[in-house]
Amino acid sequence: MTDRLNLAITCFPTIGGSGMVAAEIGLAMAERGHRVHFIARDLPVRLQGQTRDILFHPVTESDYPALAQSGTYPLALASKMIEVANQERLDILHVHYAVPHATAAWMAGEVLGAKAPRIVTTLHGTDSTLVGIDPSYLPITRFSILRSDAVTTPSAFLRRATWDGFGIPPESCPIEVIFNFVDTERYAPVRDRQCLRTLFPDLPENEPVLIHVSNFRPVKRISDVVSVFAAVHRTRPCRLVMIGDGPERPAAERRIRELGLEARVAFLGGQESFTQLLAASDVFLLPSEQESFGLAALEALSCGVPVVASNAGGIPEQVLHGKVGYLAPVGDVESMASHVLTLVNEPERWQLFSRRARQHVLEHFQLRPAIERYEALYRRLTQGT
Ligand code: GMT
Repeated sequence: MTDRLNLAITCFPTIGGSGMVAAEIGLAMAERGHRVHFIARDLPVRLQGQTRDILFHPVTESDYPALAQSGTYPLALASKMIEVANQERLDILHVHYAVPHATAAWMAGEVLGAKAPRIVTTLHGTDSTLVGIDPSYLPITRFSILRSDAVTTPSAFLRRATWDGFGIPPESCPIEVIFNFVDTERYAPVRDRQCLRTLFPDLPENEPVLIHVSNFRPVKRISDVVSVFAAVHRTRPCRLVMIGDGPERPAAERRIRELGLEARVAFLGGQESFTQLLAASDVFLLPSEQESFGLAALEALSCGVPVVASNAGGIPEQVLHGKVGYLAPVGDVESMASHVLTLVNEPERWQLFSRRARQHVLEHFQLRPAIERYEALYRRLTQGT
């Protein structure tokens, strides 16, 4: 195949939106016949068992004592990028999350000179809105974004936040918005409440189940998830499924115990696959402080599960208020609870929102068109047009 691209992807391998998006892009590009490499600390979770199609190059660091705590990972990553680019004649190096990946890519490009691949940086959120604009990292992150051959964001919100946060004039750094996407076959509206009974054996037929999936970081406002659930439960008994792990989990578990609701809440920790539980739930909660996109909400919509969320960041670009879910200002847990009650108390409205949610995802957030956008971008860069 003459137009086969030689593509390397760098991302964080942990469970989380940016790593998932990177892994899905890699898998889809390999399926389209491109040669795909991952350069990362570990194989991303989503790629485990898929290494037939993907070449994995682990980044290894020296254990020399003087280097401990000095943060040499970006150097080891850049060195691995140089090694892979030299051996493989890479066309494209696509890095996900700017800090420190875009900087490592820029360093590698400087060393490789004329042999350097084109660098694509996809910003995912906190790399632009929190970490990247922290004065400790701002100048080098800004510089690395500007030195990328192309920059993409998963929402128009994040594009604007990047230009504003880094003080970058839009004309000096065009940013292409390529919405995040979802595999609509994997995330399908197959409602089997039986799987919820493995968590709640006494679950009555009509008792609503709320669900939240995240990394339980402060930005997700986990205490608001608990408050919304508790407020709904006061009016209409319900259950809550909490998927994921992170620093806010212990406090949430403590509060649930204080409320005496532990039999009604299942904390499942990090799960590789939870589509069945998601599709069987009634409302997805995402009350985040900040969210460049909110991939977990998109997965819920794809399963036909209406979303009640904050109106932060890029969430309104996918969760259409009053159509596929409801939005409220950050921290307004009373409004969020009342929106949940509207959905669970009016089955016809729930059905309508559920159908529209699935349709909305099929029309705007499918994997294939997004992959075609990335592929077209790679081609433009390699053909220099
Ligand atoms: O906050 C997370 O959920 C993790 C984080 C990441 O870097 O993986 O997610 C960011 O990227 C996702 C994929 O593009 C987005 O869906 C999330 O909205 C974004 N998180 C934030 O902006 C806080």
